[in-house]
Amino acid sequence: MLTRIDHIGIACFDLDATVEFYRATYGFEVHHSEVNEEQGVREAMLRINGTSDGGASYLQLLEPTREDSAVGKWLAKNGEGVHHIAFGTADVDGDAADIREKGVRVLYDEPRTGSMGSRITFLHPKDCHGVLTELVTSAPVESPEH
Ligand code: MC0
Repeated sequence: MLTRIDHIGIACFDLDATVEFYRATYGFEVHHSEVNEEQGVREAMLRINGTSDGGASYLQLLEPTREDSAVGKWLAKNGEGVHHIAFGTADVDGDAADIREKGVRVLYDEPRTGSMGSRITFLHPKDCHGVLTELVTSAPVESPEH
């Protein structure tokens, strides 16, 4: 079951300048940043709020690391802007299977690694009224040692 908006992915040409815009304009700080070579992105996660299921919602700023990546191709065609939305779920495998049965193209046979050790998959935008849609199961939160 999809229980929250995990993040909104925003494609940008210059990650550092875009991070600075969100900090200076809204006061959002970088919660986490990483490079995901498989996806071809350098990204910054800005945490907007926590949710009652222990998750959170983020803005995800994405700069391509190569022109032939999904974000690189999209930027060249559309310029900067909202690239995808991501719904959070405790069970990305189960939800992806259910959605595939409804005739929506799920882009990966098995979920891949996303931000902060999450497991992610994508739904084809042409099957989702023009919206590239991601499903995310966050990495388990490590319990503190006693
Ligand atoms: C492409 N299209 C989109 C779109 N990207 N429509 C809405 N939103 C998008 N973001 C449309 C194009 O305009 C085109 O429509 C059609 O889909 C085919 O696009 P294409 O330019 O020919 O590109 P393809 O087919 O090679 O690839 C599109 C596809 C790809 C969605 C399959 O971008 C993909 O695999 N995306 C999933 C991975 C991804 O986006 N990774 C980056 C974020 P027309 O009408 O012109 O035919 S990584 C991430 O977010 C991770 C790190 C995380 O969250 O943790």
